[in-house]
Amino acid sequence: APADRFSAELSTPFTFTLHNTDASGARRGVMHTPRGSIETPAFMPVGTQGSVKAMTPQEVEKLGAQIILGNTYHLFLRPGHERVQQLGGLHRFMNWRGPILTDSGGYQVFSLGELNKISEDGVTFRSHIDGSKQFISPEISIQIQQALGSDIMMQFDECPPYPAQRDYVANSLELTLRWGRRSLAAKTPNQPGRALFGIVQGGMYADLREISAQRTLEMGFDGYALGGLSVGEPKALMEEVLSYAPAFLPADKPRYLMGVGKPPDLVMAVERGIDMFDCVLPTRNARNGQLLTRYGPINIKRAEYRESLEAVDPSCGCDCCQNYSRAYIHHLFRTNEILGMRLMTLHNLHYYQTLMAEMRQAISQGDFAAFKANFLHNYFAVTE
Ligand code: PRF
Ligand code: ZN
Repeated sequence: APADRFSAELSTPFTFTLHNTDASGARRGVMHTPRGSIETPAFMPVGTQGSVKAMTPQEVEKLGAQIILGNTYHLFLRPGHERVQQLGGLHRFMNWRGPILTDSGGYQVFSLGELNKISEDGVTFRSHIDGSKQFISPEISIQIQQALGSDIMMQFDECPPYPAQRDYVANSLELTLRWGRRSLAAKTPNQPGRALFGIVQGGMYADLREISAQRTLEMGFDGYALGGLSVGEPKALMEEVLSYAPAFLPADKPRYLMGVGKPPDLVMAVERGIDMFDCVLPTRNARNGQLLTRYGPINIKRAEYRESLEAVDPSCGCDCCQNYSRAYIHHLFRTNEILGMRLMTLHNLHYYQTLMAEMRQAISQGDFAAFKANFLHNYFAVTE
């Protein structure tokens, strides 16, 4: 049995059970980890630096999140994975008892680090914090993720920019395949409770996506992610990739669309057979005053909300909407009060978790198409 409430019984295997697939293609299932189960489709709030910004883990849990995301890149640089490990692991450090998925660091190096050099061995970069020279390889990434105590680790990969030449993307996906093999080899054996997911790259090229998927599958990961999307490409292009890429993945393993996205993107991707998402949008946009509602996003800083006694979203059951007016949230935003950030984050995460729960219910009932039509009708009724 686990030694305390923060340790995990890693000999109990990670599993995924598919419950049903709706006629539309949307899937409902459940992942089992030693730290708890995750109903899918799932949205993972982003806790980059060991905190879901402005929320306590207890608040995140109460919102219905069953898993959160942590970042190798950030925690490696500060406070350092060895210190986190010495302090009992990331779960204990941040007081989150549920599963944690950690991203491998490659993507963050490309998006945040300066002057990075990609070689066969790994990535050299300068820390965005103090400019110091750093290096992460597939082996180091897995070592960091294990030291943090990750429940679902991601392979080290290269995410090509958009746009990128076909040649570049083809070579890049080969590198990602070799890094995938090295990531698998670096994982401590006999810990089936700790999952390791492969990442399919291939940019916007259908044949490259298929090659990347086939060869990633051959390696036998616990789940598969689609990387390299939502990197600045037109919306129609991501939709195009999602019209064929999920079909390259096995039905009996979870499928994770990395770094996506806006509410309509989630609904579209769930219909395409995606099971997992993460995105900074609900938390980051909350802090900029963008609040999601059934009728589309609103920006609370606008003067029209100065005297509104209505809730942010009158149909929302969150603690913000149940207790405070748009006028008050507008005021907190304008005066830069910390409480405003907290209430806005709470509302947006509640919105995302409710959306996922509604989608899971629609899939179980076999009427996802009707749910989607209704969702889109409302969401695009009012936009900014
Ligand atoms: N790779 C990794 N993490 C990611 C991505 C990726 O391609 C993306 C792409 N949107 C987000 N996060 N490792
Ligand atoms: Zn609300």
